[in-house]
Amino acid sequence: MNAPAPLIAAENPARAEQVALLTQIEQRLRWLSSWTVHNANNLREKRDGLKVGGHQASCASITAVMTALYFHALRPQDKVAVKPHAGPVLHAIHYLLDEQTREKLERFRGLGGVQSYPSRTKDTIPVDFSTGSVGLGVAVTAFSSLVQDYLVAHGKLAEADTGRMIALMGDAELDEGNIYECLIEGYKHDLRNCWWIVDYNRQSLDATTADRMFRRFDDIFETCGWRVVTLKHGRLQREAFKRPGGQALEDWIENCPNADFAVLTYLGGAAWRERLTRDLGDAKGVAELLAAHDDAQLARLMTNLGGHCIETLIDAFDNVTDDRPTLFIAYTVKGYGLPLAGHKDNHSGMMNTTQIEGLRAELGIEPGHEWDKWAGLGDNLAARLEALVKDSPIARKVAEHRAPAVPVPARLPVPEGAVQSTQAAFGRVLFDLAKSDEALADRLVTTAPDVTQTTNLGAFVNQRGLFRRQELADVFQKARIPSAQKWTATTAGQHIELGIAENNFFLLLASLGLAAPHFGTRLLPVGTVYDPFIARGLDALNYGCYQDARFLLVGTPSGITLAGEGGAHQSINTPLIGMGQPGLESFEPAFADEVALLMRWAFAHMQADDGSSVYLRLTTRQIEQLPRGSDAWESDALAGAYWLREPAPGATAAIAYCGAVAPEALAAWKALHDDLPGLGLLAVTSPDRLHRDWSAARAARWNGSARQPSHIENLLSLLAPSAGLVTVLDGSPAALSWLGGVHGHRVSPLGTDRFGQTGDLPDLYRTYRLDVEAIIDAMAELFLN
Ligand SMILES: Cc1ncc(C[n+]2csc(CCOP(=O)(O)OP(=O)(O)O)c2C)c(N)n1
Ligand SMILES: [Mg+2]
Repeated sequence: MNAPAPLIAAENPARAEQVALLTQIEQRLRWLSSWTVHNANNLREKRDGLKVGGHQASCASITAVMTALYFHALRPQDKVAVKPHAGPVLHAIHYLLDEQTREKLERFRGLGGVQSYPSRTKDTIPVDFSTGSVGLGVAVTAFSSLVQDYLVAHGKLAEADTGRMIALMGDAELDEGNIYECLIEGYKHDLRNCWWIVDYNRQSLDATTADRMFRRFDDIFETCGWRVVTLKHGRLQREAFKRPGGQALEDWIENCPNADFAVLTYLGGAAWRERLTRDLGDAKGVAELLAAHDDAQLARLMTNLGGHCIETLIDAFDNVTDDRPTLFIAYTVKGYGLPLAGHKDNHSGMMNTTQIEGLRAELGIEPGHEWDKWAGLGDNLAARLEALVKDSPIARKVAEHRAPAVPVPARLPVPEGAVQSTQAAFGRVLFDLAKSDEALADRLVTTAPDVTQTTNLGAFVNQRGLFRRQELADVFQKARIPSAQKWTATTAGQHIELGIAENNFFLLLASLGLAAPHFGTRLLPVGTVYDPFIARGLDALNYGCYQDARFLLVGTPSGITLAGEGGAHQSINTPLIGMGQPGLESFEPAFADEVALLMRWAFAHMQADDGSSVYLRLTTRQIEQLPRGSDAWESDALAGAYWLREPAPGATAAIAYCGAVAPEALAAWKALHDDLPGLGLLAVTSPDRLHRDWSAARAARWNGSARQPSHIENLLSLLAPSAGLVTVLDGSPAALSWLGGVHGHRVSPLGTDRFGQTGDLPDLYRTYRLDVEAIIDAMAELFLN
């Protein structure tokens, strides 16, 4: 443990005054966060009989840490991810700063009120990182630190303006695997400027946590290059340990199981006395030590852990002056200072009315003055507190940036080649950009979890280089061993190579996609991943989208079209993921010109105020490209679908396909159009956009906008009301079968809904009914029934 610098009040009155004031602020935060939760659950009108919720004990556990951080240690350029259940404390801090309103606090967890967990997009106070899904908000800070280093290396951020990326985390978050994936990646990338502060209350949601992990965290983090600072004892405890009997007390605490400590904390002073007398009564000096404290003092002493002692905390933060990543393990009591303290069920537990009234009285707050910032403190003290708050680092926080947009060329050149795959076309478009002097090209940052070459990013990387803070030679190249891939890493490189951990990949995309608001420079992140392994990082993808981070995700290859790789690599449900994920517009092009069109659109959409991230589902299947008479198809393709063969007015049938199965759809159309005159062939580029637009048009009547028919309604209105549709894609058939609902057309949906297996394409397409025969049969069936 790093011993904090000694602090003797008499020798340093300014410091003593600061500690006294911060201690008052800690109490205010504990009060305001408790009251916010209490008000929402017990005082506000309830209409649905549901529990509102909130976490008073989780808040009280971390108020001292947050006081010391926000009102002392934080620098204006630092960024913080706050553990989800301490959201009300963050809002209370901004309330003290006059940046949060009472009205919003009163509407905690209500519509338009303070969100349950800090939210970048939904809260009105500055929130650096959203949190909610435990573990992700922690790891994202490491990736944002890497992004910050990237911008420094690229001359976009001055070293003097770099901040610390800080996570305030619950100790149960240490159980999330994504933390350790991130530690390993961080070590590889020479992580710096990152603090993780653990609220080590040794309680999770269900229970007290395993004693066996004690000290193991130190080893794990130190192995990965971190400094570990353990704040086990507060100043009261450290002073008591120096007195006769103190050593025995310290040893007892050291060996006390977490659960026992929690039970005694809950029971309070008399229970502590009884237990300590029983266990230590005979040890020299202990009886006297105990006798010197009444029950309340004894309870205070025993719970004076490092994470509740302002002096200990500010000294520990002040002592870290370098940029080495640092883990602070701040021992705490869950529910500290509340009657819930230590109870194993306190995670969702709440103070009852008597208990909150007791806390109010204890803090000298008069009834009716619960929301007054400095209620019960006297004018002089209130003025000093107000001054401290106004002059605190959080009051000088750097506002989020509005970075200017990076110009996007009017068109991106279409890759040439009579036969191409969408994956190769994607790689080619990026390569052409890499060779160009477009401003856009300099802001591209590519990344992949160990699949750079197999997803066609290789040419871009050869052109623009691998990024590394410490330059890294390509040893193979130096030894003149031929290879298509240059693997030299420099500070100027634009590709960030990750190990094979998809969670890290999505978190890095999220961090890169927040570069504009965080650091004032737009980056246009492009990440590739094997389409089925999107599922591995799905929560992190959702997390990035929830924060409105902007990136281009490329899932490739996809579907059973990845024939030889078998069922474990063939994605089936990703079209539905693309449709179901807010903040992510998804597309599945079939032809190279569609890829170029969609990528250009994506780079603009990623920068638009009302834009989002974009997902392209691609394939390695090489297909014959189409001659185009004009570019009339383009705007429809961007809207989600265009008629590749327009149906005759009132036509009785159409085939709608998406992605890799375009050749089968075309061949079936050729085979059928003599029998079904006017047969249409609909190229669907985005089931997602079609469906969103359709839903929005249907909802227009309710949200007050004028009802315009949606794109898909317009397209399908060419068909006769009694027409039949065959839909086909290499993925869940549900992604297209809904088309029948647009005008009530009959549908025969083809697609994959079973795990695939190995085989060549003709075998697989036949087995899974994606081939020409299947489309013809499905059409016939529509007209037979
Ligand atoms: C990924 C995920 N799984 C489950 C939950 C539900 N959950 C919320 S808090 C929590 C445990 C919190 O314990 P800890 O991190 O120690 O926080 P504290 O004790 O400070 O409240 C769990 C399991 C969640 N929010 N996210
Ligand atoms: Mg905990």
